[in-house]
Amino acid sequence: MIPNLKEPYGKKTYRRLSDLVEYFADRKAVEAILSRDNPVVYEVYEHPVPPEGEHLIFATTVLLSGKVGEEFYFTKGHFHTEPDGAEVIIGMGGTGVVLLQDRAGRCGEETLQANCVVYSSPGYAHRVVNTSKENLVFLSICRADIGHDYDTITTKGFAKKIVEKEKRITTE
Ligand code: S6P
Ligand code: ZN
Repeated sequence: MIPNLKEPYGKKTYRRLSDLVEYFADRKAVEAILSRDNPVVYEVYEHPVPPEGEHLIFATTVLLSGKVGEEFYFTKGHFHTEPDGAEVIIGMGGTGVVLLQDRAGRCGEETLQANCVVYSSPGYAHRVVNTSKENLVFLSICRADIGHDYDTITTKGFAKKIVEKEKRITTE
């Protein structure tokens, strides 16, 4: 049984659609939604620990259900740097996909759901996509001195997109 680590937490971060404008492929769909609303796409609950290698970051992410155009809601995604350590991602609720991409741009995908673990190896960026109609909740654990590289994903993106076409979940 995996404990629900949403409480207690020391830090809560909201990521809204306006924080993700450059990440979704369909910019017109982004602008159309933002003209009416600025929905929360995901929330991260983190228990702060000293940023030292002996400690572990453990954070629970609640990724809401939704789409921008055909594309399902996802987390920004990032590489780890200095140290480029691994991460364990444990599904707690909902169903989705983890995209795992190396620095050469090779991208794989693994299913994430409750009681299921995905391992993001050193050298791999990870993005979580919610393909379900409920919240996708997962716990991430990695060493506390890990660095985060968001810029590479902002500029190059992931090689795969998870979309819904004719009511089917498809990878493009
Ligand atoms: C941190 C870990 C997660 C993410 C969270 C949000 O190494 O991978 O806690 O921070 O899932 O995703 P992102 O890509 O916006 O940081
Ligand atoms: Zn990470």
